[in-house]
Amino acid sequence: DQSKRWILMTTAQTPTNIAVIKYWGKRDESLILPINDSISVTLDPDHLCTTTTVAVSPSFDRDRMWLNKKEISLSSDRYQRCLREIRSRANEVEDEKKGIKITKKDWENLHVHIDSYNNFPTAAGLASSAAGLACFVFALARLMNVKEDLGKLSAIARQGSGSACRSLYGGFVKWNMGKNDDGSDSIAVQLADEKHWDDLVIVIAVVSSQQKETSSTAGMRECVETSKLIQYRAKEVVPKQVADMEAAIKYHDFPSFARLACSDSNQFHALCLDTSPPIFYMNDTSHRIIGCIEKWNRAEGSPQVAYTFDAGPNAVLIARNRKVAALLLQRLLFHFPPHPDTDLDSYVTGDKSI
Ligand code: 2P0
Repeated sequence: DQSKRWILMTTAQTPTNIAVIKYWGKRDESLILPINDSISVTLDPDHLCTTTTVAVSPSFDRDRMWLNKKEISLSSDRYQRCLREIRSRANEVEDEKKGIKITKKDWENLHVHIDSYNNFPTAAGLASSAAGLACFVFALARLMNVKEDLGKLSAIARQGSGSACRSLYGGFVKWNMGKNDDGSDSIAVQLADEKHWDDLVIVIAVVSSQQKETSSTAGMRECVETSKLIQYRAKEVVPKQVADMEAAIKYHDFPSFARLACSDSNQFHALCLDTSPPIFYMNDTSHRIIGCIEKWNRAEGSPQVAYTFDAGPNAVLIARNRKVAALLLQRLLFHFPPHPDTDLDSYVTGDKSI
């Protein structure tokens, strides 16, 4: 059947983001509404990103998805919710050269194939779901000619994975927790673009690329249910931390930025310890990295490097400039010499951030 022989596709690339004021805890599990605002920095698109190609064709008999070349199920609520939200906003698409016209109504019966690839370890605490779900939503929105602005798309990506809403923008991004029960105001906004503070250099020290034992989703649920400290942090501590972090970013105030980022990371891991049973995302190597950075910062009299750890043992280190980043790499290689079998070429992933 000739009429079934066309295929239309689009590719998008989305970097991951690293929270410097952490999201931890939901007030609504199904809509993914958080109990506090969070702030993140989006990484360079050259590194740690998801690339997703989405395709539509009348010959596809169902929606299918591949992640890192392996087929995965799209049946989870999260994927289904994002797909439904994007499909319901699809518009007419016309490609005159190929002689293809898809009307608004056609989208209801057409199926998509989604091929997604992370150029970094999946589910190892490197925010793979953030880049993945943001890219999923963005690529589908482009394919289906969805006309919503990035704020609206961020509210859709949020329903795939909370932290994904922050990956739709570059630079520094705030996820407003919002007040509404329907999540319409729980969206991400850009605080400053990627050029605003571009002398910062982010170094990610991969302590382990194993998948973590407790997923973020389960970890934060157990934390909300059992921690006596989590509501205090969300209500009494984070609002000031968020305001102070916004000011530090606005004025390029690295000492304040570093102090806030480190203390917020430690606070988040303290909540994990306050969970029953306790959750340990960091390991001995993570703790030794914290010790090195704290000692260095104290010796300098003012912070040179900020550290932050997500739901895993890997260290995200933010150096105030390239010169400090070079010193940081020297120190890391001295204190944590690579295993003799390590391919040293893999240490250099480009001349920019990582
Ligand atoms: C963050 N994390 O702000 C925090 C800090 C991990 C530690 O967002 O259940 O994968 O999909 O909303 O977004 C990881 O949690 O959890 C996360 P869901 P998500 O980046």
